[in-house]
Amino acid sequence: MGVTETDKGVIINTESGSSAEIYYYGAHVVSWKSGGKERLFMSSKSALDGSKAIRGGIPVVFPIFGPPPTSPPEYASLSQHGFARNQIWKLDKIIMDRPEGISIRFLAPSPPESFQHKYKLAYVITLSEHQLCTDIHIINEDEKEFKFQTLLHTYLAIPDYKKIKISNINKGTTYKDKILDGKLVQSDGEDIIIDKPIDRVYHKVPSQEIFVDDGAGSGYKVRFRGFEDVTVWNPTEEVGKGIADMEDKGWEKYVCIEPGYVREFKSLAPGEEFLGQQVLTVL
Ligand code: TA6
Repeated sequence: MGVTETDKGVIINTESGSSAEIYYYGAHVVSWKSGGKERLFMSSKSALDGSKAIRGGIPVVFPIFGPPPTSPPEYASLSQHGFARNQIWKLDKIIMDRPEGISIRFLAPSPPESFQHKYKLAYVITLSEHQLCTDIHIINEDEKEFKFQTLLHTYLAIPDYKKIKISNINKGTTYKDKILDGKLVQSDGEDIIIDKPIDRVYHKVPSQEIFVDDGAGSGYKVRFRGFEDVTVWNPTEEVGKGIADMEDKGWEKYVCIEPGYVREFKSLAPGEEFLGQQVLTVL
């Protein structure tokens, strides 16, 4: 029980039997077990040695989402989804270690030299019996404005992508359809099923609570605060077979539901703080 450090990261085990493993590389949650089952998809072809971003689990996306913008220069030179997922973070603190749950905090190192901004980036992971809560905290420690995007690229494990239904997201908002070259589409109120590649960035999602019915009597609730946008991504075979580190038929076993702040850049004044929270509950 409790918190154990290994050469790769940290393993947490609660008295109720749930567990999570977080790598120092990317502060990446690579496993979350609840009710005796793995709840995060991990590609068996993923690099796990720090040579490349991990394919699966919960990648932390920061300070940009997707390909880099054309300006300013320190952002334009970044790689897809930014550098946080490729940095070695450190365990900063065990915040709580109690029978009902365990909470730990990771801290990101300084940014690469070319990225001239001073900030504090912390990540708090809290595990209880049926819930995993992941909070991103960003404080602008500079004397100038700091702009960023951030997102939790969560790969939720599901038994069969063809049977799932995603509800409470596709209404009262618009989404950018990355399959249609970023076309802006009005949500139609329908639940989402996956029968072709899906890569949508929903903007200012009103509900802040999304449900994934796995079609097998279980599923997830994804609740978020602070974040405004949610990406829904599954490449299906059409796109998935072209992803080098995706295991064969891997796309059948997950759906990415990704709360973030990504449609625009979040701007923090000197000293200002951002808190983005994701709460995953097994249903
Ligand atoms: O969040 C969805 C997305 O941006 C997709 O467009 C897809 O490219 C995916 O992330 C994976 O990105 P990655 O850099 O991890 O290959």
